[in-house]
Amino acid sequence: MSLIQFKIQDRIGTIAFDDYQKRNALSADLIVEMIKALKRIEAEKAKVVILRSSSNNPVWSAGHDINELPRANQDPLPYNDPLEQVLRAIRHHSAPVIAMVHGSVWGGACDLAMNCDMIIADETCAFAVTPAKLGLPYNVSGIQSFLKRVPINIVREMFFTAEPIDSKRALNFGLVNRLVAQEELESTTYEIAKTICLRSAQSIMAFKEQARVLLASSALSPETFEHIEQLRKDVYHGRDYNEGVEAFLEKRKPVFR
Ligand code: LCV
Repeated sequence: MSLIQFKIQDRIGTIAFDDYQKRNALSADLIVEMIKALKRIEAEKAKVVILRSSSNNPVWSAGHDINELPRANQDPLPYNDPLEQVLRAIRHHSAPVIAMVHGSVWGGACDLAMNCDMIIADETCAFAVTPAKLGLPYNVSGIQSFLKRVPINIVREMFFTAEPIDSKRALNFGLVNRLVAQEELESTTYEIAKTICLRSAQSIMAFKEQARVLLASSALSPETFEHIEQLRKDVYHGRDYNEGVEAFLEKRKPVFR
């Protein structure tokens, strides 16, 4: 059974999460299907991609599939983690990718939506960054993408509280490009996509890649990188991470000492 719906129409590719039973959790299987769909869209030279949930469910995506997180003493978000692979696939996709968001967005799904080129959302959207709920150390490139996307005081609030940020606040500090009524979400998103389809794909492709390279360039010395990487290792070798994942799987609140 497919975990996503996928179509290409009028040069617009649409990928829709369709695993509501697990609240569209970003499992390795769902991500494999997403990456295959992105490759098909690239091959068929669609000019825009829209990433959405298949229907008006209250959850856009519940984030990384917690059942698939490695247990204690292992890096929970390594470079080759499926979620990191699809984030790179979106950043490197030649055409613009628009996240069309109805419902709540959790953890790694926030990273996914924010790695899209823009977010068009309705008033039901909410964004919750959850590593502190799981005792999990976020990865360096993920932190960098949050810092580039949202004011530092908001990033701290999101990481420290792990509470959802509602639609109005998400618009206020620019996390979403447009905030529209639920009944206008699809039409507004496809209108923007159609406008992009009228423009020069070559010019757009070049801009997207230039912006990606400029955003990714950072003057971190190897020693600085090793320092912040050690901070992560200390956490995923620590007690909280194991407790956070166990608590979720046992459907109880975590107790962090
Ligand atoms: C696996 C799930 C999930 C799920 N994985 O429905 O950013 S980081 O670093 O934290 C990163 C590691 C990350 O992204 O971690 C995941 C962060 N995600 C969350 O913390 C959200 C966890 N989910 C929830 O809080 C609730 O499920 C929401 C609020 C999304 C929806 O609540 P609702 O009451 O509608 P249930 O909780 O009953 O979930 C329905 C089924 O989906 C599974 C969940 O275990 C349940 O499965 P069963 O029916 O087998 O019990 N599920 C939900 N989220 N991230 N599985």
